[in-house]
Amino acid sequence: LLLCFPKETKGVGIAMKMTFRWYGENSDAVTLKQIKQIPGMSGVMGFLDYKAAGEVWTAPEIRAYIDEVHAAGLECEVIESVNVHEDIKMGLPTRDGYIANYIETIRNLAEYGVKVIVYNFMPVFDWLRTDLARVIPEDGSNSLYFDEKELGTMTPVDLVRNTIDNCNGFSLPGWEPERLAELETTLERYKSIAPDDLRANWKYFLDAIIPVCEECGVVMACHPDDPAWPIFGLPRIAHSQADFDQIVALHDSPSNAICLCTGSLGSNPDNDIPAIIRHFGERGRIGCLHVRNVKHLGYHHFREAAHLSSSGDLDMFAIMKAIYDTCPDTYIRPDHGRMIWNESGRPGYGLYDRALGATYLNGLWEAIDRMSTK
Ligand code: DNO
Repeated sequence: LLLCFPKETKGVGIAMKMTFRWYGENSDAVTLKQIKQIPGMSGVMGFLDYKAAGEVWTAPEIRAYIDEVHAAGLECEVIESVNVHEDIKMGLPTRDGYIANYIETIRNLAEYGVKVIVYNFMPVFDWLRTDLARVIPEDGSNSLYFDEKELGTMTPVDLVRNTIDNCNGFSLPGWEPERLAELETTLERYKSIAPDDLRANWKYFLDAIIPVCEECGVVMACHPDDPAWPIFGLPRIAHSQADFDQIVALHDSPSNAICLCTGSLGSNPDNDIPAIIRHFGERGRIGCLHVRNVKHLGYHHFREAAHLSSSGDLDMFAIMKAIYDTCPDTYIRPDHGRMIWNESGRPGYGLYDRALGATYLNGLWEAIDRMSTK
């Protein structure tokens, strides 16, 4: 989005693209028309939520989705959650077939103008919460919530059941039933996979796919562990600046980048988010960002908050300023929102609070740009 200002005002009009996650017309209660009506939206971060990890996203499927987005006057340059098959993460002999499928998906997406692919390398689970709709006492809204103490009494299978039962009938990324069907076997297998093994498997994957990305102009953007610490004894190796230094070094290329999720990394108060953005932004390793706020409630205990700085513990101005200073030409989306105004939808992905978030972030951006002397 190119911000244009009247000549007499300052403002450099630095490009940043504000986007919105959209799950497709059969799966999202939010419509493209509604997204288009949010001020300053340039496009969506797209997702074919019916694809199982490991499957090829075919050209006709991608074309159908992207044509629809374009017809609504929006772009689709970022695709999210092209999930990595567990066999790749575990380094099983079958991984080569799944990597070949992944490469075909990359090529198919690039063909339709996709520039950034968001993925993660978290064993078994994508994001984890102990409550998907915790009421925020101050205002009666609700949001996603995590308390490690509650987890202590739950087995992974309980947690999966709890999550799937409480998602208001919507699919949730990372919680696809087919992936979780073999949960117990997979958890057992991970017992013999140490963090260094997982890192080696990650390198094997990147060594295979990054040359293809370079060839077709695609950036792979890795999403951090959420929450930002190990859970259920699983190896998790993407939740700090030091972790990501290692990840970007696994295959040194501008196509090997990060989806910097402020809320995931920010679940751990030890992570200084503006500093992490500056560190990787200066090195050209930020592919896109998910920008949201969190409220810390104690040790390994937090809830998601409205985007405004004063609603949580992250300094959203410092975050937007770090983006502006080091990687302004990027894609951003407001991330999980609370459920407000009686909306019922996919946890974290309703319309209203994310629209408020986008507008607030655009406001910060305009102010930063107007005050910039660049
Ligand atoms: C959660 C999302 C994640 C993200 C994936 C990317 O709401 O941010 O599901 O899309 O980790 O693979």
